[in-house]
Amino acid sequence: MPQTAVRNSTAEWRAIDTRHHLHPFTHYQDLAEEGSRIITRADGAYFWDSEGKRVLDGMAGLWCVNIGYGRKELAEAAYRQMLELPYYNTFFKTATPPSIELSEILVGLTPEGLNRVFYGSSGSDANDSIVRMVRHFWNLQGKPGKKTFISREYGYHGSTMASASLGGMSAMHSQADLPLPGFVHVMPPYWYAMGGDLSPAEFGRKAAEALEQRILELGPDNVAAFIGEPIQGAGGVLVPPETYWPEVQRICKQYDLLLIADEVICGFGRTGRWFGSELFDIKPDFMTLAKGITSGYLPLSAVMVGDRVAETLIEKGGEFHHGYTYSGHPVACAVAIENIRIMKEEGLIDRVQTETGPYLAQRMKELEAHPLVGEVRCVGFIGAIELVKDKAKRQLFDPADEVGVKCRDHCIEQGIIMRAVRDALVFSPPLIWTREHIDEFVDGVRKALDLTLADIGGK
Ligand code: PXG
Repeated sequence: MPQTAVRNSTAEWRAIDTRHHLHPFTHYQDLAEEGSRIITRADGAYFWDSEGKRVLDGMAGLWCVNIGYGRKELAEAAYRQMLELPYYNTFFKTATPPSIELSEILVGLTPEGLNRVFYGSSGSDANDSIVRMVRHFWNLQGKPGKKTFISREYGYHGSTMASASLGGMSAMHSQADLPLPGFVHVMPPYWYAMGGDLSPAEFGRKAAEALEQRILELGPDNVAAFIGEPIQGAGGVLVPPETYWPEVQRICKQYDLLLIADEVICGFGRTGRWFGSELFDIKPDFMTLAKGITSGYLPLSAVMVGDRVAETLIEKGGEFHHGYTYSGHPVACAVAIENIRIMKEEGLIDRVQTETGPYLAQRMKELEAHPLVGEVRCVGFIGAIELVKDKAKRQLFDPADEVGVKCRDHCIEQGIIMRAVRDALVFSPPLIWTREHIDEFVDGVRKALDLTLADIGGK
């Protein structure tokens, strides 16, 4: 009998979990006091916890279950591949059919000029791989001084030492003495909180100028690359003004920085396009892919490598001394191939772009009339509700009041889930949501907002 079959009480699971399991991004004392929510199954747009509560998943797991839960085709693809060839590596001049076929598919889907793929198992290891490749590239170019990476505050690029250094999360930095040398950060294009009296367009240019200033301070000969998410996800769904990315691209070109688009959240339909880079017309030298590549059914990441870098590594690099046991894992690649086939066949991304995305935006924007809501940002199936103290002045709450967390907890009571990032409630639903799911979600959010307002003494 499988071990879990005898452990069927929530209380027992919680006790064991607290005793033996260190969770990621979790306050351990709070968890010990409150116990974890144990998720036992999921289907379509919903998951269920161990007490039978059904929740509409407004986060697609953790920004990843793009085609929804319970897709038998993905289970069958994994099953077939496990029987045929469960594992073989891609080191030492070997390959497997799924890793080869997925590479061709990814090259076909991503913007022109990205013709090679390097595989990993997470967004974090993919970004580490990019750091390795960029350093190798500039050494091979005879410009070993070009080593510094520039990224943004509130950027999230992963949890390993290098990817957390790329990220701009100060809480992560302070615990691990990060960033490592050679990683610096500039302001994000977060108009709502930082734009002051500037229009979004003016502020977009100002945020891009911050990059240019930093390059000039460091000296262009010392700067290797700029990395950014097309839309910053974990930082609070920061949608850049239209003026931002064109300016960033001009600057990267002018000072010869490699441009890395971290598409871990934005990729695979999240924005109503295959990639966020399409939406903003970004032409990167690298793309980081993970999460939606398998709809989260198995761990897989991919670095798309542009021709300039790939050709240098191939022609001049000799052996590339870098890789993971699970690079190009055949089962994960087979699941990714099936996941992409389903997205194409069901027209999910077009539907988000033309129908369900605009409907989600329209319904969520209605919430801007609520006294707590300063702004609703929504692009395709990614968005945020910015809770504010004073709408007219765009004044945020004191973080100590934890208004976002209160609202998030009320959402869960209402049977819907969102994440609180500071006082922005972020959402990123599975791309399969229908108008009915959207209506159910908006009703739940509205009730949660009313309850939050009552908590803080509003009407
Ligand atoms: N880049 C981006 C843009 C991400 O959002 C990573 C890299 C790292 O991927 P892995 O697979 O190593 O986790 C991410 C991950 C949150 C949250 O709370 C977001 C992520 C991960 C965990 C939590 O919003 N994004």
